[in-house]
Amino acid sequence: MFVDKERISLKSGDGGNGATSFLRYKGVANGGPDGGDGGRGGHIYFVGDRHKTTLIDFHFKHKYVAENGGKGEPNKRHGKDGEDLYIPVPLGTVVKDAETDKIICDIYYDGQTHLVLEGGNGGKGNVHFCTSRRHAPHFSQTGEKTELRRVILELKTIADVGLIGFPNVGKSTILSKVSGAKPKIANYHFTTMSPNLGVVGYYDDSFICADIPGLIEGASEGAGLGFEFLRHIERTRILVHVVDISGVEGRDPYEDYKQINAELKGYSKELAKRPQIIVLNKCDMYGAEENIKIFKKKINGRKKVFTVSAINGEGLEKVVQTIIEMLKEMPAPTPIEHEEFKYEKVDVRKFEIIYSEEDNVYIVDGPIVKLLERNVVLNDMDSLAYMQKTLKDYGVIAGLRKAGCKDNDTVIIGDIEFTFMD
Ligand SMILES: Nc1nc2c(ncn2[C@@H]2O[C@H](COP(=O)(O)OP(=O)(O)OP(=O)(O)O)[C@@H](O)[C@H]2O)c(=O)[nH]1
Ligand SMILES: [Mg+2]
Repeated sequence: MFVDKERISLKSGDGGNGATSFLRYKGVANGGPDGGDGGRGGHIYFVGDRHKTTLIDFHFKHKYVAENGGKGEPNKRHGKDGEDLYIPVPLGTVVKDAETDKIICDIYYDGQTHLVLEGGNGGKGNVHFCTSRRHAPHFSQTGEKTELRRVILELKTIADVGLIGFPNVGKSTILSKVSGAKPKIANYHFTTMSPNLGVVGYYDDSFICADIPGLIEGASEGAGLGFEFLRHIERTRILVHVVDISGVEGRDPYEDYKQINAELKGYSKELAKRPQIIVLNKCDMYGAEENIKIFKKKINGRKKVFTVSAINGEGLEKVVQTIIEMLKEMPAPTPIEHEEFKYEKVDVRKFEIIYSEEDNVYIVDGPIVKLLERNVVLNDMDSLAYMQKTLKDYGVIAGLRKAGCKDNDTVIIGDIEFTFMD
């Protein structure tokens, strides 16, 4: 099965919780705080893997989760970092954010590694909350939680050369003769149902050639296999337009040529402008000779035309040689240019204040609520003192005052409710 588009979800690891513990050993009654930090959650990366050719793995597995960070331990021991997750994808995989459709990365090279999601930070152990006035903090920070993200993987095969043409004209036969690829070949339309790739070697040079299902009139409206597979030749540098010059199927070869170009244009103007060479195939058949003359006359030197008989390999070397020469003159292909899209970690200090007239309460909302919840253990006085300080430092107190909050008014932050005292 050939799979070239999938939607999957990713979740990097949550940070581990910080520890609350106190030093204990023989002879020491009240040792100081020694709770270590929680470990970082595992990151998620995509990695280019040249051995993969389809996205089939993602058809069967949709959710990828990196390991959570371990919790901090006594004796200031740091929790274990969650293991990072490396997801191998075929070269040419474009990763998009499912919500915005923006490109996150284009995995183009073998071994290319892209960090898509960062793991959550570990929480701080109680050892960090010790001050000159707070000798024994009975609280620590919980690890940062991460969010589930949805991405779309789309394979846009990377090949130098793409074979195009009507069905049954001999595209797969050509690929099988010039490369080690073994595509299915048969005397009926749509033998090839999904792209085949082959590496074509010529002395010290080589290129990658893609054979895609045949196009027919109306492909732009979805006829035949439609345009489904044209995305696999979008990145090619040269198109080899294969024409059955024997006319054995009763069509006019030159009309075939024009038709395919019209369909190509209907799909993408850019692809229609790609350098194209014409390969007239099945020259061994009766009637080919006459048709070659007519075809060449109509093309009138506007394009390079080669005559071959793919079935017995005749004429193909000249085609390969020409492609090698042409490729050398062309700029090296590059990944898709795109604005870099990154999943932002939320600014944990952001907040807004909402006044509820009905209940006469001030509600503090936004990411800061999560941050405070992570830091505060409600039954602990020290922790509340720490929260007050944080509220002041992050400008929440000033914000409340500005919003009209006065002494004895009620303030709600997440699950915490308290009376405002300046
Ligand atoms: N006589 C002759 N037959 C050929 C030649 N090249 C290919 N064929 C035959 O044409 C038929 C179609 O060949 P394929 O290579 O499967 O054609 P295709 O263009 O890949 O076809 P689709 O995958 O259906 O689009 C097969 O029966 C081949 O043996 C040739 O040079 N001469
Ligand atoms: Mg084929």
